[in-house]
Amino acid sequence: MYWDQATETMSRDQLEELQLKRMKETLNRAAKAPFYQTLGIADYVIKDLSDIQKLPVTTKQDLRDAYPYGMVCTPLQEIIRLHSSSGTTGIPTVVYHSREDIQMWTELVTRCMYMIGVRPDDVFQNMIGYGLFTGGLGLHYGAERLGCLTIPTGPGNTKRQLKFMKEFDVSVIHVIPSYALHLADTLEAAGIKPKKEFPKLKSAILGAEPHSEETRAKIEDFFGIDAFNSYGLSEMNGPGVAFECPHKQGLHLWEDAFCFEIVDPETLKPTSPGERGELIVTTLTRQAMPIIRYRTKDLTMRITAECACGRTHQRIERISGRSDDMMILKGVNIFPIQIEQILIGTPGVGRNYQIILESKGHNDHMILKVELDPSMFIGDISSLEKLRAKLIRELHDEILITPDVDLCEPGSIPVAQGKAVRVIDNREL
Ligand code: DLL
Repeated sequence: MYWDQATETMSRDQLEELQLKRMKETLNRAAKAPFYQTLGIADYVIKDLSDIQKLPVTTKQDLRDAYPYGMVCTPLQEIIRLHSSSGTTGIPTVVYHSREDIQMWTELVTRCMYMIGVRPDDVFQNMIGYGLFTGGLGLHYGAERLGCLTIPTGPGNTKRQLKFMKEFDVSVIHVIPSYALHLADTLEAAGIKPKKEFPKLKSAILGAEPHSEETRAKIEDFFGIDAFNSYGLSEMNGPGVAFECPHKQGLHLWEDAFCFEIVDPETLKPTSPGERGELIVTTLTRQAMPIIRYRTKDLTMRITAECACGRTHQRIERISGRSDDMMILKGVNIFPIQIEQILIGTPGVGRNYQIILESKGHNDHMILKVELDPSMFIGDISSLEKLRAKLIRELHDEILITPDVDLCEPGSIPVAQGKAVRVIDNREL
């Protein structure tokens, strides 16, 4: 049941002692990086874990400003890999790893996969991007470490994905949730029943983008499998930061490797348990490029209750969005996931949608493109009007805005190769 029982079930006291020790080591190491030298990190004294709040935060902009080597604290010959954001729209953020860093990352990912029941006799198809993106290689190393037959398809080429899943009797897939929904659409359009086509398929690992409980349920129901939420970010290696256990009641965040805080994004003061805030993470074991108090911009809350699985590492709730994904329309704060919850839970609605924001005079306006199930286009057109009215009513109750709802056929909205593009903001500034 546990990959590393001693670590996963360590008492809270032991875990916090380990965190404190590793935090001190991290500060000592970080003090060698030019960026942290400028911040005078060597002068901060950590006596207990709560002293972390006295340390300065690190932002994505800091990583960009320190490009290319300003965050590195080991000699280059000790570094064996870098991962990077795409950098198509500016300076990329780069994260460097030593051999031990890659080993630790692999260990964490293996721990996650073992936790949800992946074993050496599983066939694992990795449908997430390889290369500079961390999703592909991150899980790949974990799966190989476990001893799974690993198929590195990467994303896209849906026909080949489905062919491989069938012909190699794939039992576990790693997939971005919006792409899992696209696979479901493709199968449905071809009249293929997943349980018959993929009898061995038992689980999906879903990550890299926010998705609602309703989306998970839709994927689980369609494929007849268990789907587990996997959270991570490239600054903290990538996947393997927090992961659901079989109880699926929040994600265990691996506290032997990361120290996490949840704070009010405005004041940076800790929120109380059960209150949503921004997740801040500090690396505790990273050698080549430690990061102190990284502002993830991801919104979640801490779950303090013990988990029935026996793991002592605290859980966070599924990420509800990023603070910078928040749309403000007519003064109302709206997250895409609020809209997704309503759409995905409504019978007749398909699996893809897009939110388009425009200016109408001086007002903000939302157009919601919603793909429908093919069955909705057969027969009486009045059912479409009823569905549109229902969606507008429910959306208004949730987001206090009345969007235009554009009902479209499956396949009308482009499917991204990587993370889905949910919001297109065409508003004038
Ligand atoms: O998306 C790493 C990853 C790959 C995680 C594969 C899980 C699976 P980045 O490209 O740096 O790294 O993007 C990180 O994606 O800050 C969140 O906003 C979002 N994100 C990642 N996983 C989840 C999730 C990878 N399970 C950013 N739920 C993060 C919600 C997620 N958001």
